[in-house]
Amino acid sequence: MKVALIGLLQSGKSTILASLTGKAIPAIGSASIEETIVPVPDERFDWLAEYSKPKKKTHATIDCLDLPGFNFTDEHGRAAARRLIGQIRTVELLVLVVRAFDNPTVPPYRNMVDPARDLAELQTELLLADLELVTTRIDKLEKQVHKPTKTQAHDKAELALQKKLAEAIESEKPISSAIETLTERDMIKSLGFLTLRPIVVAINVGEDQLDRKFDFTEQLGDSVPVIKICAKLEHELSQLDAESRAEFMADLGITESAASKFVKSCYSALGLISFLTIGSDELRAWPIRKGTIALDAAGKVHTDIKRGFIRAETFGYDELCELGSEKALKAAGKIRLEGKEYVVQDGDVINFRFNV
Ligand SMILES: Nc1nc2c(ncn2[C@@H]2O[C@H](COP(=O)(O)OP(=O)(O)O)[C@@H](O)[C@H]2O)c(=O)[nH]1
Ligand SMILES: [Mg+2]
Repeated sequence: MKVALIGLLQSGKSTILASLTGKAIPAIGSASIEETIVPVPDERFDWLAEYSKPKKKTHATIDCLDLPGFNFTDEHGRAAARRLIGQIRTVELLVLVVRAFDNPTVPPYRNMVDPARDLAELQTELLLADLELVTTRIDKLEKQVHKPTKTQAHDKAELALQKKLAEAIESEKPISSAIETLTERDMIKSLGFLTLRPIVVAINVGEDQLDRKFDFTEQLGDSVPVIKICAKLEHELSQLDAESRAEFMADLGITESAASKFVKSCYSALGLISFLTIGSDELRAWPIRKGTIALDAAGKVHTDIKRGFIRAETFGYDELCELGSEKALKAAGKIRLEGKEYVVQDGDVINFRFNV
């Protein structure tokens, strides 16, 4: 899963990412896109690792792109931001990082810390970048539709769709809001519209405002996950051992780590769940879309397993915790033999039976 962290200059993207991995915070001012692999924290995974003592443990991971901060206050900054935006058109999810922290050593964007304004500015810029793409496409199609080519009917349909998308953007709505059918989605899939992507908003709050409340529902609707993180504190916490970390978190009243909030919100925005496979060799967590059937889940593990699929031997992680062992599960008749069409549930532990 590929995710891009975008935000205005010095909103704390690199610090947030460093707090998720526990690595050092990179120097300010990098001009290129940096890629970081974030392991997905998962209590179930940790419990299963204790239980099955596998030789190898493979966490699910999120591939995060850290972008240089955008600066739309001058021509040079706008051009640089445009170039960067053009490079993230294939990511699956955008995390919009907005600054809410005060820090006298870090000058605020447009001379004032204002998370709602920054969020609006980011949203507008994403819309403008998509409008540019739509406009270019419309110009091209308008020339093309008059020619009696094989694709003429398709071109006409796409032209009508692109015009509808342009209208949506002009009324400041994301492209996702204007797509009504799968056919429409397919028609524009390869164009990489950013406002077609799900988003998560991460508000970077100051150390002294952990309890501050934000309400962006008017700006975002109610389906966008909004998380609050104090990047600086979280990075300090990530440097501690588990015990001291738990102590400090309790003292500060932080009930969930930044890594957990971040990953959960990404999973939720993308409609992902995970299933797990355990063996003596490897314990592994697999992210899949909600609604994935057993046959396709098998294909994630290996194409041979999909091809030779017989049954998915399945139990719930919760049931294993409750009964303590697979033997006990078996005795209680809790190990199910599911077929190809079984819809995999979050926390399913699956052993695929296959034959090739
Ligand atoms: N006080 C405070 N400073 C922060 C916080 N997050 C980031 N900073 C500071 O803001 C500056 C920019 O952070 P950075 O992560 O490099 O921002 P980026 O440009 O978005 O990657 C750095 O000097 C950080 O130390 C925070 O939560 N609190
Ligand atoms: Mg940075």
